[in-house]
Amino acid sequence: MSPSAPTDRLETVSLGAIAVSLSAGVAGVAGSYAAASFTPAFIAGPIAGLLARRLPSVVVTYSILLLGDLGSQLNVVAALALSVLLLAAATGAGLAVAERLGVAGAAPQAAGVLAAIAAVLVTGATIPSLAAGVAVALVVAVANLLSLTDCEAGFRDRRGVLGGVASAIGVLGGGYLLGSSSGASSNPEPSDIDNDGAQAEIGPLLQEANDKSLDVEGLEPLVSERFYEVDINATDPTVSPDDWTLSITGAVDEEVSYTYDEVTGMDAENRFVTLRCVGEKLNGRKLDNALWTGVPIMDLVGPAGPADECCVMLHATDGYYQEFPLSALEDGFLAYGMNGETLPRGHGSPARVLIPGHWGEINVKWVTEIEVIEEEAEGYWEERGWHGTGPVKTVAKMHLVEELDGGRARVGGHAYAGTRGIGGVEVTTDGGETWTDATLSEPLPGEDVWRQWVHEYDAPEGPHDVTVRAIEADGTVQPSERTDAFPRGPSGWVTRTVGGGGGGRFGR
Ligand SMILES: Nc1nc2c(c(=O)[nH]1)N[C@H]1C(S)=C(S)[C@@H](COP(=O)(O)O)O[C@H]1N2
Ligand SMILES: [Mo]
Repeated sequence: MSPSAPTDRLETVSLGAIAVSLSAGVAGVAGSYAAASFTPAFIAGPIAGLLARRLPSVVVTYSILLLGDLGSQLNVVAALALSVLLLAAATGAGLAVAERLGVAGAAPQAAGVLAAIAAVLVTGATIPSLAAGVAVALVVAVANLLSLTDCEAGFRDRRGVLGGVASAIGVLGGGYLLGSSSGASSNPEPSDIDNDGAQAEIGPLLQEANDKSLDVEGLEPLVSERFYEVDINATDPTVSPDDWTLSITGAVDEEVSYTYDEVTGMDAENRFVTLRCVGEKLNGRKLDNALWTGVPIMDLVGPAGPADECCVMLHATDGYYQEFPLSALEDGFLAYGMNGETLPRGHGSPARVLIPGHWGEINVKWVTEIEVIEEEAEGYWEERGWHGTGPVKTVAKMHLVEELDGGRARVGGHAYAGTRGIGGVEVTTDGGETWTDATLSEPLPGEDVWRQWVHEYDAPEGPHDVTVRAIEADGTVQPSERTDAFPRGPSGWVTRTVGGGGGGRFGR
């Protein structure tokens, strides 16, 4: 029997064709990235989102709790692999179609078109999908050209396969460079905010935060240098202020909608507001503070005439939604500036909601709709078992642990109690027998702002535990009972081991 006469269907799918298809898949993903960078138009973006949303919520919860940020990285890796497989399958289908129709020379076009269609179906974005298709076609064309036998033989020829692999590596490198440089344009340089009155106050306020920050090396200042980010999607939405509107809908007298220029044209305020994520570790890093610029949310919601109902549901462009009491919205803020510049894309550009004293999750980013609803409903995270819409828990973090000269030691961190306010921070170095007041930073203006604390002491010989607890403004002592983040946020006192080169005891 001649080698080109297949005995069964399987034999027509050669290893060579698989290698060329996978190479084309890699190139297609790189092509998509070249045109889209890391945005939802990149083929792996929606696939990562789909994975995160379709996985059983226990898997998602355990990934958040046990893997933390590694979980989201694994999510991206899995999405990249699936994207390659999807485009490889499209390529394989293209090869098969061309062969079946007896036009082997048209395999690049067939594979390219099918890959582009697959990418459009996933992302809804044309240009990056075309780029994926072109990259796929290119790899198949190179493999075709270099094949001694024609591709009817399913790339049984090594030269063709190597050509396909090599061209895919080339496309991958080029696509990566293009995508990361064009990524800069989807992350526009922050600019001055568009409200002169508010802009004038920002400098002095940031200066005040700087002056009030304790002068201790290794302790983050009162305005965070790197504000944490938590997102349901791997890729942040890119929303142009020109295309953005905020609508007030549902149980209202009259639905109202605002453009970006209308919002920034209103009387603006600057507020220090601290955010904390319900899913963080007890001594984790998802607690940060910034100076935000925006308008009181009732200035926008009031004119719609909201009915006296229980709740609101907020909707955002990334498919996120969160429900909480209408009463909580009344103290809320719509921010379009952060630390004196326009809101960064990762923090919800062009505008996000800030609700004082509540867990981070209801501070909806990329918000587009505030819907007044008559009955309680579940938000994105509540549907996955979390209870994170209520008041934030009090915490004192201990991120600074340092042994000083002369047998002294220094510990420090930030304390936060939502709108209850921090009245003090106490430290024990003898297992709770005695508690000493830590030094606190002067309070910043605002009712939902953290404070820094630091404590220096004569360290006992060898490793010893240091525990810190926050005292709320009314004297209430932070509860010592330790709970996991799931489902209501972590609680308990942070303890770390100091001395003897020992590491931290509880979640750094
Ligand atoms: N649209 C949208 N808003 C969102 C989220 C999101 O994934 N999408 N994450 C929420 C969560 S869980 C937290 S803790 C805060 C974090 O805000 P940051 O990323 O600006 O720190 O945003 C909240 N708002
Ligand atoms: Mo969160």
